[in-house]
Amino acid sequence: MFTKVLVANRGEIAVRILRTLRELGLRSVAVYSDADRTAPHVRLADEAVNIGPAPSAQSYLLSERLIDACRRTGAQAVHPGYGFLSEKPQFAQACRDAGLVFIGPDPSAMIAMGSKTAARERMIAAGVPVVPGIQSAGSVEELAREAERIGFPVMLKAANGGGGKGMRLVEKASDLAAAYERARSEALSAFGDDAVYLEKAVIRPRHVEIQVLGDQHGNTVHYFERDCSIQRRHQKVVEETPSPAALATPELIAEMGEVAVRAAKAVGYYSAGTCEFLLSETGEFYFLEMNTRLQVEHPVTELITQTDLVAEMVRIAQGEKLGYAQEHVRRHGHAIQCRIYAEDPATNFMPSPGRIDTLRVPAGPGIRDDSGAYEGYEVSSFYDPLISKLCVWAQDRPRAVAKMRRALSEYVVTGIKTNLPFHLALFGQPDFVRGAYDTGFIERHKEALLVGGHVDAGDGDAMTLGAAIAQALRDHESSKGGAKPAHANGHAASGMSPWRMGGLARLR
Ligand code: MV4
Repeated sequence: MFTKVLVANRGEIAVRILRTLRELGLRSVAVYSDADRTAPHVRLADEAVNIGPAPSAQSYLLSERLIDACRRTGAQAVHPGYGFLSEKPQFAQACRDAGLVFIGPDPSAMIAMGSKTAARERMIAAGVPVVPGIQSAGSVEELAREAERIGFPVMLKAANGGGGKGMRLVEKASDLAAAYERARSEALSAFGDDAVYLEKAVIRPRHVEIQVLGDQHGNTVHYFERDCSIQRRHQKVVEETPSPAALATPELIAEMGEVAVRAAKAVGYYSAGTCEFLLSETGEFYFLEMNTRLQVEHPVTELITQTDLVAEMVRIAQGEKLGYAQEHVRRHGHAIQCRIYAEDPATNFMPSPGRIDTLRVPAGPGIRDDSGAYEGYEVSSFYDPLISKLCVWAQDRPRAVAKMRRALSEYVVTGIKTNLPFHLALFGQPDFVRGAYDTGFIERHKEALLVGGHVDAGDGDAMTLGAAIAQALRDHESSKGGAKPAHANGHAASGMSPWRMGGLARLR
């Protein structure tokens, strides 16, 4: 049994993990770089250890520093969060070698799922459906024969890549050879490995993933799905559960869940993990990869299942049994998460670091905001610009969408730019509101989603965002008898905010 846990991470996820440790009565240790001396996770932990300079390569990514911090503080276990060292089997093994409990899966499971092509073969052997394709080709001629057999369009992917880099859609046979060469050189420069494999292209897929949870005694369950199709350049922006896809019936999700459990069992998986699937327009689903960590979007699953997944990870790491079966995992209602990034939609989503001058966070029934920031906090340019995850829960999707609009309209951030206006525009897009979207949605609607694009102000009338702000201000002034306008400071969301700001604000 461990009683003190080191959180090997920063930002909102370190805060989120520390909160559960406190509830469990466990003592906690935070680690921080020179840039994070005043970060919220440092204040929330029982103790904190400086692990080096701001660049993560000199701090959060240094396995020895983290293990040394455990030695110095007497922490007996490590929660890695997401990113950084969370999916490095060498780190999990190094913890174990130092006599520490790694709060995550076994290193062998991380290795098994680490290579996409190796995982693909293992999944085929376990009877898990993968996209039809071939692992490797000896020559361009062989590749061309296979592509003809599978049928165009096909997809070329880097065997040891990720995040869509080195990925190429090939529409017809005459494009294949050139695309293959380009994919190989792109894979080589991005991943130091030119291995490329071929799959049938799934057209307009949805990204639907299944949360799994297993103990160290061979018990594994799934916690339903999350639809993460709303992505921009392979970065998730909005996640929700249940999936609003008409095809994602409870029966289909039960089937997908069974497959995810089979995938996890095939590699001896325990702790929390996620199986990613592509869901086709015709209802077929294919395993893509397994993420061997707690995910950024785990809160929506927590909201519909009323489960603390971090607490479950801790319990499992202690060697406890799950203690329940699949039929005991029930869900209720609908949850949506918006990732609030310190980035500027007007400059192609460039990061927007700096000091947060004003912060008004939405609250009230059904709202959860997992944040790593506070008013006066300096968003560092050294790390991921995610500042908070705004989640809502409601009985059904229409009410969850309405609640998210309400929450976004309350959110005020000044001093830095955020993607709040983008979210407001998204929640005004009729196809999004209907749940009719796939992984290409943002790209297809990018004009409308920029500031000044069309937004549904909530009464069903589409108008430009600027007009919506102006309308909100007029409504506000008439109701208050000529009160001062709300603060906007270049943020559409702020402009629509009902929160009053000190002083007379500008509308730019
Ligand atoms: C695909 C695909 C269509 N067909 N594979 C993108 C990154 C990655 N991990 C897998 N990706 C895709 N693989 C086949 N055979 C379409 C995508 C894809 C995608 C997948 C999930 C979420 C967003 C995406 C955006 C564009 C393309």
